[in-house]
Amino acid sequence: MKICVIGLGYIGLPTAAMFANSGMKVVGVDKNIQITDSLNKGEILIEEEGLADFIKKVVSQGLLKGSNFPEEADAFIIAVPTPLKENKCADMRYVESATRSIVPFLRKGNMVILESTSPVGTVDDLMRPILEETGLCAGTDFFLGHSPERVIPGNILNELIHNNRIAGGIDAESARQISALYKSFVKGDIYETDTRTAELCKLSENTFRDINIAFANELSKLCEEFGVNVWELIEICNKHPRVHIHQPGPGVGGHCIAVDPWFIAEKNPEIAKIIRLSRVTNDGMPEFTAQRILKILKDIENPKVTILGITYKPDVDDIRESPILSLIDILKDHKIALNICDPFVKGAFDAVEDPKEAVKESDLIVLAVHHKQFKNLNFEELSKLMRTKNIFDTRNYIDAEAAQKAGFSVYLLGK
Ligand code: SAJ
Repeated sequence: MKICVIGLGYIGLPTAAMFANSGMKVVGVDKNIQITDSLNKGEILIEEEGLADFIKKVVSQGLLKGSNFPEEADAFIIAVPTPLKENKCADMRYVESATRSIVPFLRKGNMVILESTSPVGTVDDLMRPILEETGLCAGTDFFLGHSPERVIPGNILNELIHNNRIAGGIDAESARQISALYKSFVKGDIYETDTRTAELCKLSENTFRDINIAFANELSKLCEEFGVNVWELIEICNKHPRVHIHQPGPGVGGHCIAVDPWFIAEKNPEIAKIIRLSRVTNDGMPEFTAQRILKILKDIENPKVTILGITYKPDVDDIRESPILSLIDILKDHKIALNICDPFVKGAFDAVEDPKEAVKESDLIVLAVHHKQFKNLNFEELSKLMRTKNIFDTRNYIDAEAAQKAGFSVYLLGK
């Protein structure tokens, strides 16, 4: 079996390596020459636990190679980005061009699978007509469907193997063939369904999470009014066997949860009311966080703030759609001087690695992302370097008692 994986990002690259590791011949296709050149040397440009060694192994075994163009294969897998446009609609141009790039190589008996998270109808209405320009008929001459990735950045290799998977086909045989292909490395269950259900499943999973986080964020604002600690509230509520409230925070980031709900809402905005409102609630959290910060700083002249963490979530190097970048922009608009510290993001935003370096002469530390390096901050040491000893924890992560002991005034989001 030969497979062509188009798009070598956080999903395409590890997926290509999984197929290669199960003994298939895999061509990884990307327009970016740097990515394919590195791949052919057995190297990668992204950071993901265990991925570098895994790629090195399959490339050196001759099972995976990089190329800038597709070629004939038994199966084509599309794993390109589907970003959000300014108007909050999905930008499908990469899926469209990836589909077109397959056309010259599509043969009878082939399989085409979309992995990219996409609005409902993408396979039927966008991909199918393009692929049928070959004169081949989907379902009769080739198999077609959607098998969305569901892995969490930071644990991708493990989740690719062990998560349950969806195999959506334009007909039952396509679903069966897709399922059989992924069984080569997936140990979780694979559920066969139609393409539209598969598309909406993926969007609904991330939307469920977004709505639940919006609820937690709304509770955190209410708790500040009620004089209740939201973190304690949620912890106790979640002792109920059927309640699982998510965690509040300074916003929702990443290219999935902050994006996918819009793919549902774009088609039927008048119906998708809760979905839209949740997005707006979560997108408003950087502003809410900034207002708390400004309140803490109100009596300090020319205040200087140290932000700990700028990635979209802890222990990853990914800053895409990070709410902390919005928070930084808002604070800059208010002319607040900022020092940024993030051990995972070197170089960007003049970020330094060491909190001790970052907090010098600061009036406030904002714990924005709960990276593991920030778990045991040495407050005694930090307090000596600061001008005013304030700390604002947006994640309920720091040892508040230790900070208070070292002379800090401690503030908590949602309290
Ligand atoms: N967040 C909260 N509170 C929470 C949980 C998360 O504020 O209780 C925030 C995080 O800080 C982060 C954002 O949400 O900014 C998203 O992080 P995440 O860890 O929830 O999810 P992602 O975006 O890294 O990955 C999600 C996963 N989807 C689900 O868990 C339903 C993953 O399985 C998907 O494969 C991935 O989206 C994707 O590619 O769609």
